[in-house]
Amino acid sequence: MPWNELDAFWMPFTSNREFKSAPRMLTSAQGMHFTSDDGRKILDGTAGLWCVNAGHGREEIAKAAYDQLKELDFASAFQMGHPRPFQLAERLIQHTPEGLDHVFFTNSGSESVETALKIAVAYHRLNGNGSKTKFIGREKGYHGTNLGGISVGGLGSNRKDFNCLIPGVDHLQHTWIKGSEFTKGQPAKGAELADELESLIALHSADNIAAVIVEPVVGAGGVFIPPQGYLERLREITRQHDILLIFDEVITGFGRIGKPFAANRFQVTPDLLTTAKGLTNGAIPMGAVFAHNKIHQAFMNGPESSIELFHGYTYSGHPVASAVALATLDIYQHEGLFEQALALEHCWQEGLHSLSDLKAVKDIRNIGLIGAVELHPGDQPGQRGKQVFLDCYWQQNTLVRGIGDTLALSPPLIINEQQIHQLVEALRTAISKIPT
Ligand code: PXG
Repeated sequence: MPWNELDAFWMPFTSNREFKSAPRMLTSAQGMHFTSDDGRKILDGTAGLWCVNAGHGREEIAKAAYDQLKELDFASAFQMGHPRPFQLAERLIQHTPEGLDHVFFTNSGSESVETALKIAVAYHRLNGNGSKTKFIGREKGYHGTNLGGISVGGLGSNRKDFNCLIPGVDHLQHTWIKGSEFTKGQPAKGAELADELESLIALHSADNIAAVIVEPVVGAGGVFIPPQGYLERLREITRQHDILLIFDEVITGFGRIGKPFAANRFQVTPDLLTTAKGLTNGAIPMGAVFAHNKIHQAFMNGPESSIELFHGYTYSGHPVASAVALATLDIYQHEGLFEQALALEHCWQEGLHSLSDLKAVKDIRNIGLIGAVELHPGDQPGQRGKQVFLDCYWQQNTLVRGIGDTLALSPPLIINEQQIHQLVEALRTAISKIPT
C-alpha cells in the first residue's frame, strides 16, 4: 500500500510517521495467528491487545453478530428495552464475586472507568456524603485515556500534554520493589505499601475521598503483580473508611489469570469492577461495570418514576455487542478456557523464567497467562524494548507488546505448550541480539 493511502488515518498511540514508512499490516487472523500483508503467519503473543482470549476468527461469534444484525440491529436502551443486554447481565453475574450483581454497559475500558468514578461520587452523595469526591489512583496505573482515567492513572506520558486533569486526585506509590526481581507469581514482600493509603487518608480526610482505583494486576504500566496481602490490605482500609474500592479489570477480566476476574483469584471483592476487551473477545467494542448490590440499592430508593443515574451511552447494551458477548461467554464456558489458563500457568511461568540467563534481562514477572520480560535499558530508554518487538515481528513471526523496555505478553487462552515454547524461543533469539 503506498504511503499516501495511509495518510488519513491518525493512528492511536503510534509513531504515525515511522509506522507509515514501514507498515506492519495484519490482514487476517485465525486461532493463535495473524497473517501479515506479506503472507507471514504471526504467532499472537498479545491476544490483540489483551482482548482475544478465545483466539481469533471464532465462527460462533461471527454467526452471533450476523444473526443479531438481521434480527435487531439497534434499539436504544434509554427508556426502551431489548432482550440481549438483560440476558447478558444475568449471565455475567454468574461469574462475578458474590455481591457484584448489577451491570452497567459501556463501549470501552475508558468509558467503564469514567462510569465507575461517576457512580462512586453519586453513591456517596445519595448517602448524604456529598463531600466525598476525591479519588486515589496509583503510580503506573492505566485507566484508559479519558479525562477521569488519565487523572487517576499514574503514567506521566499519558498526562503531561493535557493540563486539564480532574482536581482532587492523589496517588499511591506503585508496588514494584527492588529485590523482588524474577519472582514467580506474587511477590512475598510489599503488602505494607498499601498502608500508604492511611497517610493519604490522614492528609485528605476520609470525608473527602470517594474511591480508590487500582488494577489488581498492572498491565499497560509495565505488568506488575500485586504483592501477597496487598489487595487485601487495601480492601481493609477502604472498608474502614467508607471509601469505595474500584478494581480496573479491563485486562484481567475474563480468565486471563485463571479465574473469571482477578477479584475471584485473589478473593478480594471490590465495590465496583470495570471490564471491556475480553468481554466480547475483542470482536465488537463493549465494556461493563459491575456494581455491588449495596451501591445499586442506594440508587433505587427515590420515586420510581425518577431516572436513578443520569449517565449512559447511546450504545450501552448494544444488541450486537451483547449477542457477541453471550457467544463469547459460551465459548469460555464450553471450552473451559479460564481453567485452561490456570492449568497452563506453570508451563508459562517456567518457559518465561528460562530467559533469566540472558544478560540483557533485568526482571521477569508472571501470573496466569500474563508475562513480562523487562530488559536493562540501553542508552535510550525504550529502545531495546522496541528492537525486540520489531525483531520478533519481522524475523521471528511473533507478536509481542513493547512497553518501554518491557516486553508484555498476554496470549489468547487457547495457546498450547508447544506455542508457549515457540514464543519463548522467539524472545530468546530476539533478546540475544542485544549487545551486552
Ligand atoms: N483500564 C485498563 C486496566 C486497561 O488496560 C483501559 C482501562 C482502557 O480501555 P480502552 O478500551 O478504552 O482502551 C485499558 C486498556 C498496553 C495497553 O500496552 C493496554 C490498554 C490500552 C492500550 C495499551 O498493554 N488497555
